[in-house]
Amino acid sequence: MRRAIELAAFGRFTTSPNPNVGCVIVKNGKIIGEGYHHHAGGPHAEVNALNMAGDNAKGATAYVTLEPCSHFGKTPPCADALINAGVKRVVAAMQDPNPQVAGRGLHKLLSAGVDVSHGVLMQEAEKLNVGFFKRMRTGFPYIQLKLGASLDGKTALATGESQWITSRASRQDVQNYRAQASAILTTSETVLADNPSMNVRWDELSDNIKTIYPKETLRQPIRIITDSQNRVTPEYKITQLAGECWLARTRSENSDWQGDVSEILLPTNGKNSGVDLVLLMMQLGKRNINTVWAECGAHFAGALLEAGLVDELILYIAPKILGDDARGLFTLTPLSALSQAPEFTIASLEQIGPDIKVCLKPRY
Ligand code: AOF
Ligand code: ZN
Repeated sequence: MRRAIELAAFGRFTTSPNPNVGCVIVKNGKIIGEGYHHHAGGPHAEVNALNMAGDNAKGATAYVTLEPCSHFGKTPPCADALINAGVKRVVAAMQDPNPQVAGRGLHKLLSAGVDVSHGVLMQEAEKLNVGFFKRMRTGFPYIQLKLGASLDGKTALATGESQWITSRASRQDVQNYRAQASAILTTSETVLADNPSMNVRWDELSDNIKTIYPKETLRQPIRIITDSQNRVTPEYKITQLAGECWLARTRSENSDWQGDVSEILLPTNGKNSGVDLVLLMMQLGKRNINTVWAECGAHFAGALLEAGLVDELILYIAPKILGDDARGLFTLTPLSALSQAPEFTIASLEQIGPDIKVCLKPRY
């Protein structure tokens, strides 16, 4: 199962909106087949492993990081493929929370006389697909908020200058995260201020990722911009680059877009006439977005946090001081007591080049 989990992770740049799944087939103590899911629409992990095992799969044990599917999606059911290959025993790390599967895959195997167990390395298997599982269980995507700041928690000078507070190494780390996200979320404020690309640049990924993620298979996460005032126009890079770009707006307006741009229409939030962020996230869930990687300024960061939408805060801290005039990380409704301060627990702490990276979980 450990090997199956290792294999599953090879798919993390390409499987969205599908989950990462790995499979190992064992007979007489030897691995006779291995596979993982590469991309949605392509064969599932079990099918790739069965193809490698061939006729030898008869009487073997299959270790899978997720319950084999039981439904006809873009591909036929893996449970049937395992049964037809004569696999004797199936060990799954966990059940598939997808309502189309949800136990039916294991039941199908059991009914066909296959010896079935599940719950092996379940916690590790959960970590493979935080976004997919959250979407399947709640309808909402998993939201990671990335911020970069100085030691004194400042993100830009009073003039707005912010390029570059954190180091090249941190920016490369950001590229690695972007590459794994279903979507990258930013605001018209950031687009108008910085004209950012918000895409994945293969050349800037870490070398160890490049070796497992060939340039030809590069997938661009969908770029999503909150744009309640229709301020984003075709002149901005983010609308021109390869890949889809979705504008979250409150009223439709056609423009002569060069790129693949479309609108998501939403009600306003009633607070500051921005788009309703909870409804936006529900819409993104419906559109099969598993994970959202948000990069934005203090207003939007504060709005996401106050709406309870941040699952994980990834903070890069550069060892420099910008002083009191500089801009802060979060704009919040003024606090009248320390007990109202949003709190976090530290999930991990790491040095990236000259910077510090802290991954935090909000304690809502
Ligand atoms: C598996 N093995 O490797 C994966 C599974 O549209 P399809 O046919 O690709 O089906 C997608 C669904 O199948 C997906 O939502 C998830 O529930 C399951 N993914 N299942 O047995 C795999 N990728
Ligand atoms: Zn399947």
